[in-house]
Amino acid sequence: MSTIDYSEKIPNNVNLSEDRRLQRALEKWQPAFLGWWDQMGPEGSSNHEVFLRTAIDVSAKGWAHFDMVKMPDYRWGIFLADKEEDRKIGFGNHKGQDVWQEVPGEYRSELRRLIVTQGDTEPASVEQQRYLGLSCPSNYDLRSLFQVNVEEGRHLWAMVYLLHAYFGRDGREEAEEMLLRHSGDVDKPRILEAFNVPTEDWLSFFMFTFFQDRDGKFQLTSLAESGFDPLSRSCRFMLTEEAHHMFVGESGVGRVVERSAQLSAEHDTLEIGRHGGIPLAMIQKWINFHFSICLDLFGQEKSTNAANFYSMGLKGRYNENKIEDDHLLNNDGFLVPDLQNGKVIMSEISALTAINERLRNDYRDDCQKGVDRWNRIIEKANVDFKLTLPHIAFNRNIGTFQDSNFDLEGNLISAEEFAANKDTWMPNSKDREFVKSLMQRVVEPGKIAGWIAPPSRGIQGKDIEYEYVILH
Ligand code: BYC
Ligand code: FE
Ligand code: FE
Repeated sequence: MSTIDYSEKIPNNVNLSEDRRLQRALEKWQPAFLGWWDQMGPEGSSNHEVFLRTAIDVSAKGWAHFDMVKMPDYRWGIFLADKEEDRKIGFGNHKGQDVWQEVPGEYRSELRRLIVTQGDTEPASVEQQRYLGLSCPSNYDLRSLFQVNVEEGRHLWAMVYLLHAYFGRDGREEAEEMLLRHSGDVDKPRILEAFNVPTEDWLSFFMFTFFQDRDGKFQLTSLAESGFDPLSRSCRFMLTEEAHHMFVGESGVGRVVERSAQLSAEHDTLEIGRHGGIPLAMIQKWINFHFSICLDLFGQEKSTNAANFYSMGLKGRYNENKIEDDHLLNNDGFLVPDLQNGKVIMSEISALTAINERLRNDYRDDCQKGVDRWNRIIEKANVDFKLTLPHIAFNRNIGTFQDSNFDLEGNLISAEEFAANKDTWMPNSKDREFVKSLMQRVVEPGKIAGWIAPPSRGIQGKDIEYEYVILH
């Protein structure tokens, strides 16, 4: 079951050829996808040959195969992790029952909504990153961008397969809509706010893959717990690819931090802009922005949607099966932040309605670990500067804090005060212009832009100097 059939038009490990109707429907969607990739995908890249990894097997061992590929020829396909024999629903009202191989009729619209929301983010990210290839800091980094892009394209395929295979006509309609909404489009934007924000420079790209792809990690892990087995198996395989996206983000920001710290030490000043580096204080602004918009991706602190998804057995908690409780949560409480008399305090609500907040907490802890590692790079360079995550109330657009204003420490402030400080807390247009001005394209193998340190090693045993992308 786990071997992937590459002789077919749509590579897959779901025996697609045995379901002619489904196969025909997906083969009809395929040219629409390729048209979208051509129009909205990586700009000016269709003739480049890229050292890409492609899945050949979904098992943990050696699923990847590396080859020079032109991106439009990449074999996007449908890969599910292997079926777990005798898998049971692990939480909610159906806990202990066999997982569903078909959509449970009474939960159809909730399930479709989760799959559509998940699917929508994948092409959105490709659209957001569309022009970055034109300003890459190295040949190595250009490859990383393209690798991430083709895999996000495949993640769209993963959700589109579920829509086509399990939701009939309205599933097919939703699959078409995935290619019609566009990031930042005034009339037809992407569903979640952070996926409508432009990603115009490489510092933003690395922040995106650190912070925003990490939302992907946490959401996919929760969906991998789903009682709807095809969704669980899709997400389990997607997670193996996601790990690489977060590596690109963490090591990317890490290398910028390393270079900035190095320049700061060398010139004995934090103001390294005129030496061609990005000041650490500016990196902090990018963190403030990206972390806060990504916190919104977890939804409201108190959410009946999330409670329903959980009780229905559609979406679990992060690492649900490692948590020691009854997995029903009908009598449990959970602390969520609340605003009382001008102060952020913690108050207890039902654990069921606090599912989103719990996931946001898990996410924040994971982000903090990365920030700690970046700080060790700064310490090693003997520079006196510390990066931090802003308070969870800062710059929020969803939930309890959306209608109030807070500083980076979480103190309630007036709208005027926020407006007056916004440009010192988050990237302003001058900062963005400056960062963009540093981003002159470097593609010659082995060369690297001056604002970032080289990677510590190459890809798949190749040297850093290897020509990962051959430009034509
Ligand atoms: N923007 O009850 P609530 C990835 C809406 S990233 C706009 O708290 P819920 C990737 C909400 O729809 C992972 N609207 O909502 C990363 C609701 O609307 P209605 C993506 C928002 O449903 C990088 C209302 O507010 N996957 O894979 O519990 C590159 C009430 O909110 C937002 C998923 O998100 C927002 N941020 O939670 C590539 C998993 N937040 O009902 C890929 C699937 C909330 O009042 N999605 N609203 O009309 C979900 O699990 C849930 O939809 C959410 C929202 C957690 C996102
Ligand atoms: Fe993805
Ligand atoms: Fe990703």
